Amino acid sequence: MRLRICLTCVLGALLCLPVAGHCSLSINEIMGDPASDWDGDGDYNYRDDEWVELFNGGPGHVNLGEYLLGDDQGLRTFGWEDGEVLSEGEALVIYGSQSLAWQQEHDESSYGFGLSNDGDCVVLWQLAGDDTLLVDTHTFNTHEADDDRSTGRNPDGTGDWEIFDALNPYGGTTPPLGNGLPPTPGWPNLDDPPSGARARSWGDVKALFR
Ligand SMILES: [Ca+2]
Ligand SMILES: [Ca+2]
Ligand SMILES: [Ca+2]
Repeated sequence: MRLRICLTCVLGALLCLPVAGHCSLSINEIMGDPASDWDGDGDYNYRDDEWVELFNGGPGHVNLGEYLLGDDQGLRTFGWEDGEVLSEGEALVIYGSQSLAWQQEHDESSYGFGLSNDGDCVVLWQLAGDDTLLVDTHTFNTHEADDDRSTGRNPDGTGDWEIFDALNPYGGTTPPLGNGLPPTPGWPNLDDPPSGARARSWGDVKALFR
């Protein structure tokens, strides 16, 4: 797939500048340095257990087929088929293993998300005809990407970034600071998922369309 990308958007992504929200879909939480089996496949893997979460702040559902995840180096990390939707108020997690499978299926460079533990950038694009518009981007620092810490928005979708560090408390003074809350892949960041509940994954969304 060949994309025509607007210059302003490219510059924004290269600089990882914050983007004014014109869209209800946003990057909501990132796990750059997993130390656990987050994707639930039974094995820990530094690449496959990374994850990126999106949140739909509404109003209405979002057609995920119009969107593409990537980084500031031009790597495409995940996309959806047209008509696959995320409902208002819901969060969706994509694991590194899913990113890798998507890249292999679409003949992309196969690194998964490839999130550096020294800090990195995640970019969300919207496909608009032959153009690709920058929707949201977030750069995290090395102290946000330490074992099983996620960095995420508070409140969901629009808030400032904080470290969800219940599993690995951050005691430093470099912002963003920790909030003592646990990472919540596939759940709104301030929700308290019911005991035994499983994160809403891309597989769950696809199952709605089978
Ligand atoms: Ca990493
Ligand atoms: Ca795993
Ligand atoms: Ca979350």
